[in-house]
Amino acid sequence: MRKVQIMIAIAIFFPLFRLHSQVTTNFSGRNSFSLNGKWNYIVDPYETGYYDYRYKPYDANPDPEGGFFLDQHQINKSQLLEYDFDKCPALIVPGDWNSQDEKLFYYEGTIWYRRLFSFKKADPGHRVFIHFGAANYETDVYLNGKKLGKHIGGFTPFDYEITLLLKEDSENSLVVKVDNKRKREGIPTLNTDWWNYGGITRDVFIVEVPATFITDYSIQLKKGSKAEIAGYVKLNGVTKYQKVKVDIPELKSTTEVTTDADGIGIIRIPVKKIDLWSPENPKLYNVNFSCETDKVSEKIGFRTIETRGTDILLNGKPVFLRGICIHEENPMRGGRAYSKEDAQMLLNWVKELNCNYVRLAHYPHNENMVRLADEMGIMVWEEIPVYWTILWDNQNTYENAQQQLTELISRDKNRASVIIWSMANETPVSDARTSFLKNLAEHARSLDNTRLISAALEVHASKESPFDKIVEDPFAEYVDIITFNEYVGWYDGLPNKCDKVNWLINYNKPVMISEFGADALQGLHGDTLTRWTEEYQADLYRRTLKMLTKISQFRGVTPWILCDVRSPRRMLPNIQDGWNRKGLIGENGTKKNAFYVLKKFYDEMELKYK
Ligand code: GCB
Repeated sequence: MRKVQIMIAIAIFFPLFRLHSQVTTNFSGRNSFSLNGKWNYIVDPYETGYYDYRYKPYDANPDPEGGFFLDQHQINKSQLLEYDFDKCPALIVPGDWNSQDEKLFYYEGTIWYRRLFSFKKADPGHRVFIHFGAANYETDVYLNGKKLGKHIGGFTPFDYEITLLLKEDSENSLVVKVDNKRKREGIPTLNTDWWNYGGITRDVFIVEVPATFITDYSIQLKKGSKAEIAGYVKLNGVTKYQKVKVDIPELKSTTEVTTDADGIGIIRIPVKKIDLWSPENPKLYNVNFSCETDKVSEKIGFRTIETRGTDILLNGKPVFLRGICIHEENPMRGGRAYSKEDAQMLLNWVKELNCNYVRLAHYPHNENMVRLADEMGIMVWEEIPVYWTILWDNQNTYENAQQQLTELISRDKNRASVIIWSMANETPVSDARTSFLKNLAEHARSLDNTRLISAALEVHASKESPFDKIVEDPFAEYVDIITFNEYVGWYDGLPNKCDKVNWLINYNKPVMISEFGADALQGLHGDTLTRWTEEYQADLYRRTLKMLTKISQFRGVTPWILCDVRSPRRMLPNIQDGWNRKGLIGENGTKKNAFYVLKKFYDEMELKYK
């Protein structure tokens, strides 16, 4: 009984979020020393630099005697070496390796990167961290011959402290093993409809921070309130008890919180009048955190997002999500998008379509994308690569998915643009899968209760009538918005089938369509019944949008997809040639007819929801 009372007390008094600090909040907003640029590399398909001839990892030994991570700069001249980073070619970081060297286009395996650098701290008492925006998929990091750690997952950031290993009086050797082999037990698994770009695909930099620094903070409007900003701040270092000032000059608000034995302080800021963030008014406030030992600032927007019955409410007002799906790819380069310019190009097209929303498919995109979405006023759906046929029964697989979700939420929890966390895409219904997804949803809510949860579900046809489409999934119970992918008129009949379909959706929740579409080769023309033509695709868009508008709870849509995207599953000669052609924009950047059909629909929807 007493135990129950204590648990109730914890539930009432402990705020509705949990702390997580694997990723340091806003490292990208601090002064940093970039390690972007040329890194020498060695292609190592047999992982000779990692395993000895008995297939034992060298780095299992605290004082390893081999392996590529011990680069020649650390080794005695008389030692036998069968590699030489200095004489190797270089890859540009950030960037995938596939699009940088023709020989690496289809490569899936290990590549060793090496970067030499010198770094002197501004203050001898400071600590130093190295930050990776992302590397796909498994990454082992070594500094001056010592292992910093291993990170799994291709799309989320990770940091290592290097204070003790850093040499300030000589060159440092940073060696990174990146392995993008697909794995049955991985997240994602073996089978995807996108290119498995390998390498250090995002920025790498060094950050110097005080001995005790502000490692994490969350600051958003409290769920369901426009009158209180709530969150926490967390310190890392020995001086755990401090007063942290949270200052929002434009709101004339200064609040002081006291941190506890764990370095955590709870933030509660009453607000009288606040300019809420929205696509029409993407207002961001300067928020400054400072304590005796550290200070950090960031631009943050405040808005509410919730559902009421079948409506989605942004700042309390019903909204229709005029969206589009995006892969993290620059179609013109045919490689991973990694720069601010890439993000700007993609989101400019999104604005041209008159969207107020994007689905960042099928994995966490670069931080540039969400920061720019904050500034440009574009709402965002973010997702983790729990895609198709994951090993639902494998505990390590679950933990990997949960870790990727934690790292994503940790990175983007202060972005007003992000309104939805998605758990999965098109996963086949089974008890094991539903319990996997339910655990992920609970985990997401425990980290962040201010955003909506969803997943791209599947539909099926009724046995009695092929025109009756049913959305029924046990996971629907755990989501805030019912979202599904449908391909009536492409994988399922011809476009005129859209005219006859009835949607049977028995949930009192908002409904969004996370994908529909048809392939068209940009510049290929014909009649509306000729597959792969722009006319077929445009006709399918017209009919689909008309069909969806008949669903009474229809509150948003993200057609598949903004740009043609590389896929190893799409090899039809002269049409696909390694590209999924469902883009509204071709690989040369030219818009297809369907782009304008969607834009017209969004112009009309915008007026309707004014
Ligand atoms: C889907 C998948 C997406 C594919 C798309 C297609 O349902 O979610 O990743 O690329 O269909 O083009 O078939």
